[in-house]
Amino acid sequence: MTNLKNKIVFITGASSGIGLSSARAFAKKGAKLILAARRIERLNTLAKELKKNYKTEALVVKLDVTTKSKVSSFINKLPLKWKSIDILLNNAGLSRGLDKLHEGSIKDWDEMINTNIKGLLYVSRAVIPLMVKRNSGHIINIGSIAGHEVYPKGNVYCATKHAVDAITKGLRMDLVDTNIRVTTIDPGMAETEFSKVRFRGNVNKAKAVYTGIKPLTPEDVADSIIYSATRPENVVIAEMILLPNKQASSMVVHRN
Ligand code: NDP
Ligand code: 8X3
Repeated sequence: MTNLKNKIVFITGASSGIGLSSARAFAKKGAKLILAARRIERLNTLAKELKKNYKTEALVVKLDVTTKSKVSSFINKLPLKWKSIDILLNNAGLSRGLDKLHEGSIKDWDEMINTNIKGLLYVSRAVIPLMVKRNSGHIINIGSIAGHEVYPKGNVYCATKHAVDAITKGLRMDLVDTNIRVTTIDPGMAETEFSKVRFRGNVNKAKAVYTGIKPLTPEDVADSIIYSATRPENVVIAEMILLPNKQASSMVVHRN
């Protein structure tokens, strides 16, 4: 088993949902954390909580993954003790809107593409060379069931998650001659702030997504992330699709 004690874990989008729950789960295992997101106050509160509960050492950074120059300069300027990142959790992501393609907002498309694809690429491009130099590391991308199937009005969001799937597979090939592991965790419905963000704060619309079904919790997803990170070094969990019971696919959901 891979022991996570004192491993350095860099989590993007640690201020909410899956990223936040993963931070707690890694902290519980004794890891040191680099916590990144735009909402720095939330990260500061989380770092305090983790220090109190688990004596976690955490480095908090206000980082928008879509700002290429900030991403690379943050990684380049990391103090030596934080530079040997063992695990990169590429989690920051969002959906905006649920519209027919010909009626969709180009601004929404740009935001999803810039965050879910380009942001993940910028972070990966900055961090992975450090892992290659040490011939050690693990990249865990958060994809989605939407990276395997497309649903009506999900057009561009689904395209971004299909891109994450392709990037993950390509990366695994490119790193095949190293000890670095590459994983994608692909959840179905998980109740986080995801739908609130998609519907721009419309709480009723967001709640309706999870009506009559017990969705995954962010802790359920974090549990799978920890599972993949703790396998023995010779084992790669390449991809894991995680669904709540009563969800069979993006479109087939049995609601009470
Ligand atoms: P949340 O909205 O709860 O969390 C999203 C996180 O991403 C926040 O911490 C947010 O931080 C961060 N984020 C968004 N944009 C940026 C940015 N430009 N720069 C840095 N951080 C950013 O949703 P989830 O936890 O559900 O989402 C996490 C990942 O899981 C996403 O990639 C999503 O696509 C994926 N996913 C979610 C599913 C679900 O049903 N919830 C299912 C499948 C996949 P801040 O706003 O502070 O910057
Ligand atoms: C997020 C979940 O249902 O939009 O990836 O595919 S869903």
